[in-house]
Amino acid sequence: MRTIDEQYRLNDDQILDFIVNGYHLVEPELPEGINESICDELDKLVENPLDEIFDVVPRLKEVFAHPMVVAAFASLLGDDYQESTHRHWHLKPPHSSYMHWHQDGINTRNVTEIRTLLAMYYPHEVTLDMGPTLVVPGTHFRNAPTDRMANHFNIKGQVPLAVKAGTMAITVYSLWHGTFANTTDKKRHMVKMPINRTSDPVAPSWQHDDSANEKVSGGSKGGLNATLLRAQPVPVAQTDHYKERRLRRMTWDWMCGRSAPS
Ligand SMILES: O=C(O)CCC(=O)C(=O)O
Repeated sequence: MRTIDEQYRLNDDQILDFIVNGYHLVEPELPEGINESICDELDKLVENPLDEIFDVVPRLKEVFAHPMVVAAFASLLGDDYQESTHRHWHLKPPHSSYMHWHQDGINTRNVTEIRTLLAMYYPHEVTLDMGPTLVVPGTHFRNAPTDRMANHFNIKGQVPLAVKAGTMAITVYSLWHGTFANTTDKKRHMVKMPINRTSDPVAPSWQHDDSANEKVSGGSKGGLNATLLRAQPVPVAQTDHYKERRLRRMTWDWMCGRSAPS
């Protein structure tokens, strides 16, 4: 079992926020110069090494093994999470077009069991005009074959991941995502790796305070309960919202290691 630096585990608020929105950003305190060195290596690539990207650019391993990154993965997937294949360098060349909405993987999903995450590392600052990744918060609960997304363009509530150098964006694998166009003269780099859960949750793997459960189950108007009930990151109809609230609650219970809602 890997060692987790306890101080960096996520807390209840961050987990609830992740359940509602489907993504979380980590800004690890990386060694001086590492982002620049990785960028230099990526700039030099003439072909995509696909799964070999971590061997071709070995310092990527340091980023994905950073204690803040490891603790975030462990909080969301358990300490025995597994780094997966299908690693990929995503280059958006200068003056390249947008990427359409899609969900990764195939559309056989249990949306309340978060078993795979997409981890995306950006070695340089990404500005709005550089083709940032776009996500739609809450859409991990909306299973949608890609062909059905073909007529969606700008979605109200979409979030461009305009991030600072060194950011690790962690999303639920099924969160709807795409990109803006890169209208600049600069290359936009991103390196992604899927991360898998290997065992079902039996207890919270984050910094959990039992009072969070009371607030979630007690009908209180307090903070954590309010997050699950009221948050509406993308405007939706009331009928959709009540379904989403239920799905959020089922996800929380599953992540806490309870098979039936408390
Ligand atoms: O290049 C990006 O920002 C998005 C890549 C993407 O859609 C994916 O990894 O599935």
